[in-house]
Formats: sequence, structure tokens, C-alpha cells
Amino acid sequence: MKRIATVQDISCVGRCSLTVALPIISAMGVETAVLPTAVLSTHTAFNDFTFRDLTRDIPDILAHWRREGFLFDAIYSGYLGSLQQILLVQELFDSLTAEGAVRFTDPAMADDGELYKGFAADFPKHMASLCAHADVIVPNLTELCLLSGMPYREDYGQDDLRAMLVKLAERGTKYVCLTGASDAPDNLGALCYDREKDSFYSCYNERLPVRYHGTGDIFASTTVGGLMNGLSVQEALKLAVDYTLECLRDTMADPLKRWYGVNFEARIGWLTEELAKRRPAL
Ligand code: PXL
Repeated sequence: MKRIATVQDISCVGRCSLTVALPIISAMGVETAVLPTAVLSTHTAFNDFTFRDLTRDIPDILAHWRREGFLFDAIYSGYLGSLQQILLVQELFDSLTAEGAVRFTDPAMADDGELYKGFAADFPKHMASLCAHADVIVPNLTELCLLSGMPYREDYGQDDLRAMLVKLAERGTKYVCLTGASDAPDNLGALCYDREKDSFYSCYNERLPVRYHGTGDIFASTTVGGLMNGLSVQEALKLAVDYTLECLRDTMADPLKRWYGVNFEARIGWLTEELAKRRPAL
């Protein structure tokens, strides 16, 4: 069985980061070790949340893991709270990865043209240096603009977006995948640049007239789970696009839906069945 380590916060309520990554990746048949970076009472879109920074615990955890000789088939980093945590993920990339491991970074720091609450203005610069060492990154449009030093605009054309993806790949990332991409009013999905093949591919499905919090973490976690099951980056992105849409459909139909996250739990059965159909035979 493949084993990954995911590094992100625990938002106790809010369906994001570890409370999404752990169930999804585990359901996909992958051992999921967790390295919590902070404990928050909720994610940061709520008011008055508590925040306990765990940065000081991480060096001892990593030292113990090294003594035990643990190596991971992927390191998946999500929401990180400080420059120091970025450097610790870099350490995981360098010293706790098995042969052929995937270094996966979701530069979760911004949306809708704004950094999330609590991030300093120079945080994207540091996140950009972590991304340069990752094999796969999955920024949304705001994060892509911040990482590539471009102003945020919602109306970038395909050529401009592709130039930004190439610019990031030139710094070292093998696969730069824009999430929430679209090439027609009725579709939504991902646009990816593959540096080694010097080619682009896109995976789209239906665009629904809704937006919910937390879909980025569902998308990234499913992509990691897909890669660990032997899917190519393109296939893993397609599975992530399709599963995210399933979750959105379920949420839209739920009279008890909550504003802060989507019903990914209700469609985990769909995900595992679909994975079994799409996974390469062993
Ligand atoms: O979904 C990304 C995310 C993760 N963790 C925390 C967040 C957010 C987005 O707002 O606030 C704490």
C-alpha cells in the first residue's frame, strides 16, 4: 500500500484541509499520515476562530520520523501558516521521500483576488519558492497570479494563462495545474502545463451556477489519491474535476446544506467505484 504524508492545518469545523484530505485519500486506499500545522476552531472564513500554531512541534516530529526511517510515496502540502512551515515542508521534500515520490503542493493562500486572512504580503514569494521544488502544484487563478507576480484579473485569455503556467514551470515544477479553469461559459475544470512534454492539457466538466468553500481541498486530495493509484496527472485531474462536480451536485440538492463546505462525504462511494474503473490493472 502506498503511504503519503499530508501537511496542513486541522480546522475543527469547516470541511477543509486535513478533515477533507484524510478521509478522501484514505478512502482511495492510500495510507495517509498527517502532519498538522495548526489547530483552528474553524477555517478562517468564520469570525472569531481560535488558532494554535504547531510549528514548534514539527522539528521533533520530523526527527522522530527520521529515526524510524519512514519514507513517503508523496508529500502533499496544503494550507501553511508561516515561512517557517514552508521551510519544514521543503525539509520533508528533501529527506522523507521514497524513490520516485511525488512532491505535491497546493499553494492554498488566496481566492477571489485576496490573500486569506492572516497572511503577510510577502507570503506568496516564499510559497513560490516551495512550488519551484514541487513536482505538481494546483493553484487557483488568484494563487497563480500571486505566484507569477501578475496582477489579479478574471478576464485573462488562454494565451496569458498558458504563459503564466509556463513561467512557473520554468522555475522547476513539472506539472503546473490551474484549478477553476474554463474555456467556455458552461464548463469548469483544470488546465495543466507538463514541462517535460512541453504540452498543455485541460480537463473540463459541467459548470454549476454555485460556489462553495472547500472545493480546492477536495480537488487537490483527489488528485493526490489518483496519482497514488497509478493514474497519470491528466487522469488524476479528470477524476478530481468529476468528483468535485459530484460533490457540488449533492450539496445543491441538500435542503440542509451548510455554507462553509460541500457534501463530499455523500459521494465517497461514487469516488471509490469510479477509481476502481479508471485505475490501471496491477
Ligand atoms: O481551504 C483552504 C483552507 C485551509 N485551511 C484554512 C483555511 C482555508 C481557506 O480559507 O482558512 C485554515
